Amino acid sequence: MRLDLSLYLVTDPGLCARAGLVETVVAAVRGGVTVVQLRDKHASDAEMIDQARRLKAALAGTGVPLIINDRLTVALESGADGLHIGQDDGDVAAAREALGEGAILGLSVQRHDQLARVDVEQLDYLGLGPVFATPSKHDHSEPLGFSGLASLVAASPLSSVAIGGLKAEHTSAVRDTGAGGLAVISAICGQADPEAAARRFFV
Ligand code: TZP
Ligand code: MG
Repeated sequence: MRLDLSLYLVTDPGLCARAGLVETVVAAVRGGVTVVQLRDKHASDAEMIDQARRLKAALAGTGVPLIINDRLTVALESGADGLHIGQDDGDVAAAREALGEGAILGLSVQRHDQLARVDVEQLDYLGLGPVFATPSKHDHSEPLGFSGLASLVAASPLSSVAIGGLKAEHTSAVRDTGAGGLAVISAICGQADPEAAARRFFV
């Protein structure tokens, strides 16, 4: 499966579940979302496995991969397509070993010194951000802005997706940095019509 990072939807249990998690994600995929990441910092593994299985079933036949944030056990037991981990979420090589070669494995990167430690053999893509400050992640690091993003993208040994406060109107500025796409929560999940909201990233 070639990984298309163009529009990467990260779910939020509050924002994305208002109209139903599965319904919201399916609508967003109709609007053009190319990757879905299930992210829930508070759900139990069992709850998240159940959500992931329902999402995976709903995404069948779309070609859109389902990636799990942080929880290796959930990724392994739910039949998801991959895992996304942060800098403090454990060992990349161990995650790759457990997931196997065919799974997608992504890593969040906030700074240049972290790029130097990126293992290109084990990882498929990088998440770079936050580009802007955002209420969707409470403990985020110093925002990069577009110039900081461009500098990270230029030094990145893997394809990347930008994240943090991004809206449809930022699409061309992000593309100009060389990033492979935009990752968003609130620009799609917080919207009354997630399908239309996703579509706005492609006009
Ligand atoms: N990682 C860095 S910023 C962020 C995550 C998960 C939240 C992005 O949410 P939004 O609503 O698109 O700013
Ligand atoms: Mg994490």
